[in-house]
Amino acid sequence: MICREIYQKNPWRCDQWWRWISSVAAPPLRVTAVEREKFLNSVSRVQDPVFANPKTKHRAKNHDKGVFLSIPFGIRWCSLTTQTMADFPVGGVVDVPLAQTGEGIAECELLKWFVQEGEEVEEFQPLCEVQSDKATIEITSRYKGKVSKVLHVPGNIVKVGETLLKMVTDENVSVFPSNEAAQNIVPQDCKINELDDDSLLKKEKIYGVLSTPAVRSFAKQLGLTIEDILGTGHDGRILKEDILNYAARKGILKESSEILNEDSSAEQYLGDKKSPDISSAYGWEYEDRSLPLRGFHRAMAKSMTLAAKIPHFQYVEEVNCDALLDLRESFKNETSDLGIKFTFLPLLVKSLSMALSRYPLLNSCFNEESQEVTLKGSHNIGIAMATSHGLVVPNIKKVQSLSIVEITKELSRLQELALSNKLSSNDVSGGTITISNIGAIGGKFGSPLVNVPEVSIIALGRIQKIPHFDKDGNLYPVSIMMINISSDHRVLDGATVARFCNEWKRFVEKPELLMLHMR
Ligand code: CAO
Repeated sequence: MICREIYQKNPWRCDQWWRWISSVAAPPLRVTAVEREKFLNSVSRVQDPVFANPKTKHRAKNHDKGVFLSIPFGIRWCSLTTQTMADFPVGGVVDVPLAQTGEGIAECELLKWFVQEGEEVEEFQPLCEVQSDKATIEITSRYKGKVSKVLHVPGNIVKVGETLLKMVTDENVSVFPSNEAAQNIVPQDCKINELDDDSLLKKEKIYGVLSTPAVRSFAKQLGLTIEDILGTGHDGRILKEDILNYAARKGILKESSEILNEDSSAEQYLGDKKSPDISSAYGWEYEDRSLPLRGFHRAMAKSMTLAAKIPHFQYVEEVNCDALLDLRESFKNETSDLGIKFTFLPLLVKSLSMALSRYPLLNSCFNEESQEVTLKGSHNIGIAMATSHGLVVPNIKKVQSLSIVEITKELSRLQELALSNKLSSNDVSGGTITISNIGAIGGKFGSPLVNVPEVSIIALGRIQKIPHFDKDGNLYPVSIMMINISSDHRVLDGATVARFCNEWKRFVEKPELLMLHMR
């Protein structure tokens, strides 16, 4: 951004200060010493109060050394612009890397492109959507120009700092004459799509072909010569998507873009052209398939691996839900005008919060390094949600100060966002305890693992009407829900969990008690 303003000789305007900050907050990619010097000199040449401020220059220098500001959380939907410092327009072509998308995020999955090769792009126009462990993020362009090369396909895992796409920037953008970058120079008027395929392919052939055995075998299955295919992966590596693209161009498979947006099962690759002859010829129906873990699945693999190292204590109890069912019915009848759907969950969430007020240890986090437990001030109750993108656990913040109607609304907001894969980092971070209502799908009870660094998670089984005996031996029907409280046994002992459970059960079985304690 700064480069643009300086080299276009546009006056630097203070109202664009925020944009500069966002550049400085880009990831710590290295730039060459020459580029750094040029940049800093150019900054000092600008006669502007922003740059005259020594703090400003200090920040620019710091960024250059790899010190960067983390992008703040707490935003509902993030849209990040790609960085400038590491990718000054050189010779008209810029590499547009994946910027730092959040604290501790090292890689993201590319979900979809909003642009394609050859397309004109405006500054701040959305380029693509990526997904980190925590949220879905829209990446926007810092440049006006033309997309010359898209380097990834949906489904690829892109490391922070890795190039997403190449752009030929607007003619007006002056560039740094850089020796290192000379090889990247592309004439402004050349036709983007004709640019590279052939020349790159020749280069590829000189240096041999990079690809995994699985990709080679995939090409072989389709009867393709791998050397004929241009690789778009790192260092020209041939990816499965390159084979799909090539096969689609040759008319062997259906459109690759269609395939890539679908579930990547091998049977689907043949699309409409799939015929019993072909599939049986390759024996695909009976072969093992490898499906890469993506998005929330990937995050689940990571977090469950961590959780499995924790010694768990499981406590199972049954809860009489008759009163809960009655209450839900009357809420449903009385609140039809609010336009919200009442399920059991908001009542269970509120009563859980009431019980947590008496047993704060269940609403805590454990720091293994410092051997310290932090009792969390807020009851940010996470709700495990099953979505087509995988398991995700957004949390309802500050349940202790929310009414049941507010909890219901927030639950429905989170559920809607989860189903459309639009949860923000804020929605999924900061949880203090989790509820997993597996009973909404089925099952008597589950045995969940804690959502680290939380120390408790509660699985709710399906509410079922079953026969019980009264004290005189008479049978009567009762709606029972099994609950399983799993807790970190390093922090919680069985007795504390059992007492907490008794308290919660009391609130669920006699919801009128909530009124005594609710604020
Ligand atoms: N027992 C019986 N019925 C239940 C129930 C339970 N434990 N939980 C929900 N229901 C009922 C609801 O009351 C609703 O009934 P109606 O349609 O008659 O009103 C119906 O089932 C559907 O409920 P819902 O799913 O729309 O709403 P919810 O608020 O109860 O649950 C959510 C929301 C997001 C928790 C749930 O949909 C879900 O995803 N559960 C799965 C959680 C999961 O995967 N856990 C495992 C994590 S570990 O891998």
